Amino acid sequence: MQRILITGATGQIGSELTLALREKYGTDRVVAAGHRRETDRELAETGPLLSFDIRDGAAIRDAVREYRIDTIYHLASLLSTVAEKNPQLAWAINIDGLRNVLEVAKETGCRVFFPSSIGAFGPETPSVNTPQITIQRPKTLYGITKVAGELLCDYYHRRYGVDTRGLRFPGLISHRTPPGGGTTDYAVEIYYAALQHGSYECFLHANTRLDMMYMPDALDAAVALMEADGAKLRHRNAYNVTAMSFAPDDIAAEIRKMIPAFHMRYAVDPLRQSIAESWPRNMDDSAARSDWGWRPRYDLPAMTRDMLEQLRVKLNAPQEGGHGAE
Ligand code: VAH
Repeated sequence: MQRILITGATGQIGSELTLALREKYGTDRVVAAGHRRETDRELAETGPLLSFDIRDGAAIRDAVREYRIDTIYHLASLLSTVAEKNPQLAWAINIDGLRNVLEVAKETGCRVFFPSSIGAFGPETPSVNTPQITIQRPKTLYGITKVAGELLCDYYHRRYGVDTRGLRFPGLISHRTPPGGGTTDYAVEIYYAALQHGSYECFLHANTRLDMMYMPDALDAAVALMEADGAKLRHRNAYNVTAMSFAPDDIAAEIRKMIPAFHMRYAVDPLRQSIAESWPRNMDDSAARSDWGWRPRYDLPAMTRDMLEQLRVKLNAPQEGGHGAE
């Protein structure tokens, strides 16, 4: 039975993955590690929650040995917009942190999950049906760390036999923990704004189409990949996975089906618009579907219904329309 360490456990993916894996494998077999111990009471109350800096390799090694870890979901990372504003810090966390994890995995035999992203592609990449193997010349520091991360994980697999596996995630939408500084964050903020204010001011153009995925599908994909037969994996780092492709005006139209008075305004942020335009519109994820049975469950209507239902409870918002807790 797996004994798992999750780095970046207090982040958007990590917080939900920790709870899901504790339910699946048992609370004492899933150790959460974040750099902000105080920010998640539920993680602290449902199992071990450590606090260390991912740039401290010794701290990772100590945690792996103390808890007899055999699998590391390495989620600690700065996201695209924050990374563009802090490139040196982003390189240190996203690359030096990953190298620390891979070195510990090489020494201890741990398997490693690495989250790559559509951010690993750039404007020269075919933007429609983006192939599994294609040109990757991202223009953001975040994207550079994701391509370098994919190559580093493949290197540790080929050179040292470390069982590394990864996914190129699209924008992820969730209701539990807000994302921390990504270019696709509008697709989360919009649901909160629809319920709290009845309107949202979007920082991307109305027609900026991007790959997206609801968090339950992202968690299922990560676990399915890590449980897959390694002999059947034609790729390691990293598989394209997607669930839907939409633009801000698509998600606004879907929200209006449930909140008819919802109003969308646009105030484009040049930085985040330029990042989004450098990414593909939709990926070809046929390799993940054939190699390990990837199938998303949520499309835009299903995600919108669930997001609004979950957030109405979280925000104590009225059933009809928006304008819940201010
Ligand atoms: C970001 N949410 O916006 C992340 C993700 C595909 C985007 O990598 O940086």
